[in-house]
Amino acid sequence: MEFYYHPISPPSQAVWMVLNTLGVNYGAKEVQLMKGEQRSKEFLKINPMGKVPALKDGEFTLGESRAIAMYLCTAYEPKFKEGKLYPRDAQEMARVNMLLNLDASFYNKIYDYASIGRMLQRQPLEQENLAPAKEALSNLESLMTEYPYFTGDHPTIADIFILSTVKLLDLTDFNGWSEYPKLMKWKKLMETLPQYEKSMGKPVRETAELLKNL
Ligand SMILES: N[C@@H](CCC(=O)N[C@@H](CS)C(=O)NCC(=O)O)C(=O)O
Repeated sequence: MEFYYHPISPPSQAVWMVLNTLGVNYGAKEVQLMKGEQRSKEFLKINPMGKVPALKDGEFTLGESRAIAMYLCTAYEPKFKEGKLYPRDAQEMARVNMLLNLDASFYNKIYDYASIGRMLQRQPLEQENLAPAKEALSNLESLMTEYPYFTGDHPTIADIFILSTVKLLDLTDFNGWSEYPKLMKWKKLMETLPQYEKSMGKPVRETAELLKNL
C-alpha cells in the first residue's frame, strides 16, 4: 500500500496518524507540491483531484482524507477490537461520520484564517477570518460531552481529524484557547497519544519553524 502525502498538509497528517495507529504496512511517498507533482499525469491517475493525501492499495486508488481514513479502518481494523478508531455500531459510526462531515467545514473556516498558503507567501493573516474560525472552535466546544473524546472514552478518526484541523492554529499566534476549556483539555490529551508525535506533532512543529524562518 502506498500513501501519498506532504508533511505540511493537515489532512495528510491525519491520515498518517490513522495509518500509524492501525499499524498497517505502507510505503510513504512524499508528493512535491511546490514543484507541482500533484498535477503530473502519474499522480492524477491516483487522485484525479490533484491533491494529497491519496492512497494506492493494490489496484485500488482513493483521494479525500476522510474517505481514506474510513476505508483504512473498514479494511484493516480488526472487527472485534475494542475501542475502534471507526466504530461499526450504526449509531456510534453515525456520530463519527457527523463529526467528520462537520470537521470538513470547520477545517475550511479555520484554514481561511490560519492559511498556510498565505503564510508561505509571507502575507498577513486576514483578521476578518478570525471570527468564523472562533465560531468553529465554539461549535467544537459545544459538541464535547462529559467524555474525554468526542464520541466517548476512546479516540476515533473524528478526534484525529479535528486535531489536525485545530492544530492549524498552532502555526499562528492564536492565544484564545482558554475560551474553549473542554477543547483545550481534549487537545492536550490527544497530544499524548502514542502516534501523535511522529504523525502530527513533529510535522506541525517543523511547519511552524519553516514559516518562522521564511
Ligand atoms: N478535501 C481534501 C483536501 C486536500 C487538500 O486540499 N490537499 C492540499 C494540501 S493540504 C493539496 O494537495 N494541495 C495541492 C494543490 O491544491 O495543488 C482532503 O481532505 O483530502
